[in-house]
Amino acid sequence: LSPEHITEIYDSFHIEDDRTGLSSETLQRAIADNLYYIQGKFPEIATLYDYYMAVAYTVRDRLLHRWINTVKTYREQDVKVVCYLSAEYLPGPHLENNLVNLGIYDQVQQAVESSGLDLRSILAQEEEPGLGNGGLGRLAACYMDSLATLEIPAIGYGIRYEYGIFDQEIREGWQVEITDKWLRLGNPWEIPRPENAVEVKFGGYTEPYTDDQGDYRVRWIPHQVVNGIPYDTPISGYRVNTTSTMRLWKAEAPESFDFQAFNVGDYYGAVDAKIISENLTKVLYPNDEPIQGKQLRLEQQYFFVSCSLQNLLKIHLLRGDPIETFHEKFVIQLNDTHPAIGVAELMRLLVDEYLLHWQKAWDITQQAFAYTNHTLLPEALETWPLNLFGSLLPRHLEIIYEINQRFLDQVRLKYLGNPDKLARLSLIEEGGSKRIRMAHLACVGSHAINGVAALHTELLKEGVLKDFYDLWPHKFTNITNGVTPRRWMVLINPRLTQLITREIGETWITQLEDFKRLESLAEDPAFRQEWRRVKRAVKQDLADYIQAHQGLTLNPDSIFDIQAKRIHEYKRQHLNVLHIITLYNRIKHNPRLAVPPRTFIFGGKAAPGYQMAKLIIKLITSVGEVVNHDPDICDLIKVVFLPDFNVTNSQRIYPAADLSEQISTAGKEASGTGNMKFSMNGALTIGTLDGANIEIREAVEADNFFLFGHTSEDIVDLKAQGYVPKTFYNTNPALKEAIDLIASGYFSHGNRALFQPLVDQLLQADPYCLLADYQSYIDCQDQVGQAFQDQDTWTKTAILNVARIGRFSSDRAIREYCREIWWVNPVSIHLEEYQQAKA
Ligand code: RUG
Repeated sequence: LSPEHITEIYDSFHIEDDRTGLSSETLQRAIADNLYYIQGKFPEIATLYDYYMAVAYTVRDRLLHRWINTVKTYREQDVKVVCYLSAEYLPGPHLENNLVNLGIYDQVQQAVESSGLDLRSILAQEEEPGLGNGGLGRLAACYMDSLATLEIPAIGYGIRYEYGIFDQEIREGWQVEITDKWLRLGNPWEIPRPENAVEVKFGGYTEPYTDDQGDYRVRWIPHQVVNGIPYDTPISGYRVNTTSTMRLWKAEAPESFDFQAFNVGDYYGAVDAKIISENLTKVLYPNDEPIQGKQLRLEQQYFFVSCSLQNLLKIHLLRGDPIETFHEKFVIQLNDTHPAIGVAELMRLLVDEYLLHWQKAWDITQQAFAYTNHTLLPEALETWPLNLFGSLLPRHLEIIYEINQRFLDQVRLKYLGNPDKLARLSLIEEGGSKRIRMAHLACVGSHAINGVAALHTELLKEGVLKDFYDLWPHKFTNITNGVTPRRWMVLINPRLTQLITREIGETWITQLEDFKRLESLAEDPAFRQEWRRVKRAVKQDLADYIQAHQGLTLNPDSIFDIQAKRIHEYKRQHLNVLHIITLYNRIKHNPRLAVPPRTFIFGGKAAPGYQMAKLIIKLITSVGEVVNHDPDICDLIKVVFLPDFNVTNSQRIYPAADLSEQISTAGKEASGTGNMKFSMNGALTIGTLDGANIEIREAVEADNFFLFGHTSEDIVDLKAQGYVPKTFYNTNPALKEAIDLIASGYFSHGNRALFQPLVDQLLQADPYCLLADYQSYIDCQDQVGQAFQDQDTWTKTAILNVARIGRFSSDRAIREYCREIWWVNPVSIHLEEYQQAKA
């Protein structure tokens, strides 16, 4: 369409008030309208889910209005855009978040109540998109929230998995995985854009040719083509008009392929091809199982990265910009190595499709990409077998060889040969079978490399990426993770939000450092009393939920001691269990022992193939079964395993904690973000000097943090000296008693074999040094028990934790990315006048 034609059409638009108005009357009318015309239902037959859909569409209309203005503004102003490439997103339920961000919670509540309904039950209908495993995907969602709130132009690209992370049920104490059919009732938040589909190639071979200019070129003849269909979800900012896009790709078979096969009479072959293509985005992979040989995962990674980069180049050219300025208009953040293939793909697109010269393309690529590393665990560092890689992406293999050769030429000059150095830096791991090192590709192809907490970045520089740090120290920065206070405070803890806002106003919601103003209130006995009342009410809410769902009665005055995160040996849920058993033994030996009552709450999923993690869940539930029903314990200890830890369920948990368990082996947890959410909601932390715990402790000050355990250096020394866990077992009677009790079958109806693998692992290898940290942990837990007896001091400490946690907002993290890595600026979005008047 010509520009004049577009203006003419635009001028003739009338945006209906019922789709933009924010009064409760307008909202009520719109909900009824959507129930009729979108859901095709009338009140007599409408289900609660229909009402949820009607409310969701009503809210979505208000978002679309802002979203369209956002896209339009970015187009007109030709702004620089942040592109977050992430294989995982865990946004959590959208509806309530959008009500908070748009500031229409009360109006919608009123509208819904006027129709005789209850907003909480409607909100509870939403199936959350579980498109991630844990911290990494949730971080991406927090960053999308902050980007929109800070009015930074941004697109989040990812995969629209048909089945997200499995739903967890606990049966007879074991984890059972249930398929997550999150899309079965429809998803009101996404808009499919089939007109923007792109083609992604796989397999086949390459052939050289000479172009019109006489330049050597390469053509890729694929074996298979898959279509990527974008599904867009609007991401609102808090009380701003900016509404960003989360664009997730779904794989589909291209029509042409089906017809081709159909015409040669191979109808079933055509359908097979279709199924194979569509399998690509079927299911999310767990992140803590070995990835070896999982070809589909590499296909997924390449698929979404290729779709996203093609899409970006198209946007760039549509805006009328020359291809050479791509990096001036887009910066692409690699969320771990999962999208690192993007470096080779952008080179392919620029050199093969847009016919740029290699060096020009490389300059653009390096300036466009930046890489965040999220793990030091060797088993999580992605490498792909060269054969597999080459058969799937033959052209990319050639490109990676070329990148590597040019890179190693540079290295050779700098280090005068030094074959060891070359071998360590190479993008290809030699040895038995060759593999491509995705972290190396990300480092070489990026202008910035960052870790996610101060210790993690230091360890990266000293260890996994040391050679790259020696080569390019200027590329390395630390950006400590953060979490959004909108979801993790305002939405999940309205009681505390209200109390805090009453005292210090509401600026903290977008400037969390303003929590500092709470410091002086920590000294105010009346405020402390109110704080305690709020905490008790929130704990009661969780107790009621557990009573209703598990039939277990909890004491809201007991210490709510919570560990909620993925189940993994390095996170040491079993160290927590050793403490529970130790307490249990003490009470059994001395029934009159004065200990404060404690409720131990666990939540978390184990990767389906990770047997030890699944056994840890069984251990927790088995210990709970014995302890919870032992009359000698007089309800002093309760152990609860909350099934299906996801964003929705986590929202009930964080506000209710007195004690947050952050007890990973030092040096293993890159950052952690649950630690921030707990602390923000007034829990005290018991933790090791690991990940962001270190910075949290610095911020809240040492006296307000329960520290225990070996440092990361101690752990390295311990192992270097030849760590023998048995020594700790043999010399510590309480530890021995706890482990022996597990081994004896006491918690497994006499079955000594059940927990044997776990006991053996602890006594014979103990790779995560539980035994070495046991006594320090127990002593620290004893201090916790004592401290909790003095409720007034405990409350003061909790208030100080909140007052000093401001740095851990994702807004701060995003500001740092903008300043240090992305060089992007905010762009305000104004609703057009006639639209504004109606809103
Ligand atoms: O394990 C890390 C967490 O420590 C971190 O807080 C989070 C966000 O940075 O990322 C987690 N992570 C790392 N999830 N997957 C990986 C490896 O791909």
